[in-house]
Amino acid sequence: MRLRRVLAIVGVVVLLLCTVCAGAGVWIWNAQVISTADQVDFTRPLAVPPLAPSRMVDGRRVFDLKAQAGEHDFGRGATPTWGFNGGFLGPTLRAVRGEQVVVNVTNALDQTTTVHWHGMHLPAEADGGPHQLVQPGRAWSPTWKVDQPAATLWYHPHLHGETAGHVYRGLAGMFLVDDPATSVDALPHEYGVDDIPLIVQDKKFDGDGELDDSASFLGGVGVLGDTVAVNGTVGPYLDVTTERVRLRLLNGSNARSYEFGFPDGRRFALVGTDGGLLEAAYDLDRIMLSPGERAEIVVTVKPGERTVLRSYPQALETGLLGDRFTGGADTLDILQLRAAGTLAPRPAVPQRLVAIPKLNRAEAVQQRPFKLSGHAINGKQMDMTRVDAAPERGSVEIWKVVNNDGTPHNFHIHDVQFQVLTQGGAAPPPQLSGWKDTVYLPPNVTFELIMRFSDYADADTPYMFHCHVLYHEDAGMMGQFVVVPPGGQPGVIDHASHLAHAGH
Ligand SMILES: [Cu+2]
Repeated sequence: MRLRRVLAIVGVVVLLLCTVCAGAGVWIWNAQVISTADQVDFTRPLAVPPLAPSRMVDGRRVFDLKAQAGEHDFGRGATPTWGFNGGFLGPTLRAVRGEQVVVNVTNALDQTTTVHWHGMHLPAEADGGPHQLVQPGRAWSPTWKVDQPAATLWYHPHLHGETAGHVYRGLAGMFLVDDPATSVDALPHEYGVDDIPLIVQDKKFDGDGELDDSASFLGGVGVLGDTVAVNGTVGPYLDVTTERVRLRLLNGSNARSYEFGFPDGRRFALVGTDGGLLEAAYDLDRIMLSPGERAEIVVTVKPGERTVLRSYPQALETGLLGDRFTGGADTLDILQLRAAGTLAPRPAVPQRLVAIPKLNRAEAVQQRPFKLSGHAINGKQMDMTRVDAAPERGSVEIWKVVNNDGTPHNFHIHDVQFQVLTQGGAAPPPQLSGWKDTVYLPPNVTFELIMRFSDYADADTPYMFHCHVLYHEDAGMMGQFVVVPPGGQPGVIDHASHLAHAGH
């Protein structure tokens, strides 16, 4: 009798525990989905980052950027943030192909940082990676000749192990490259009028209203926010005064991928990706961007209408659970477009845009495999003194990149813009048909990337390749390559020698 009673009690307890566990499971499952669809009050005009002033000195275009602490209004009072030349984010740098630029970066923060020019083809010593440290109170003045097609690039810190925090607090800005030969006049191109930069970032806040960069539950990708800021504006609207508007979308988020589209299903023209305009405009209703990626889209509006740029649930392809815990099931309202009653005419988007010389498989002299898993690449975590690859200047290589994890990763290569030869053995889709420097890697799909290391041999100063999910990058999912002269060997990477010494 006693045994039976004990068994009955144990049974009830087990049943209760199961119920509680199942309840908790359902709660956790549901709690992982964020939707702000139709719940954002678009009451603030979209801030457009100012164009950075510049001056010509000895034939070089000179910019000044100061990293500094400040505060920013995310609609909840003053939040402590960081910015360049201001409290949050930075101005848009703009230069023409062929110009020699100088950027005087000064660090007014109380900690060391770096500034990397994401997407820029430039000497390794100007790249602003983890070797080009700018200590507090110091300055760093990289110079290089802008020599690549017109494109939407950006800049942000790249301090090893600290990139996520620095970017999240607000250190980022755009760098637009102009080049008449690879631009299309018929596309909207009046900055801030019909050509709008959109730095899209998700943020979350703690109980005191301060930025909270704690990692999301179970996701393993770092911070995922429930509040979207565009150029720092939360709940932004854009007054559209022209029939067509060009949106330069930058996913400046730490971990979140976006699937941009419109609730009315309207189609838009995808005209450019990371490294410049495409050969042809593509008519799409959705465009997915993982952290660091850019897309230029042209949206057509009707007089007086309003519509919302929204991010939709997306297939990150890490499985039902994986996608759900890494933001893939979320819906986020991004930006309201308010069309004026009368719209200035703009030409239709031309079908043909620019010529892109195709890199040919037969040109490649080297193939290199890169397997991403467990915060490592090819089983190795970032080592500031190790060189993982040493392509020769002028050579074409194919990098075979695969995500062998069940977690979202992407892949970014410094210095070069690459072309996607194949994705899972097939030709790439339109959005991967142009110049790219960052590509999303769904698990277990091999991407063949082809690139030419056309200039700037420097055996002693490395460029980076890495996952641009910043939490992964900081955790060591990064490697280094040096470009060597033909027949050359990699040098010795002496990290300490690369400290910025120019004092103030
Ligand atoms: Cu990753």
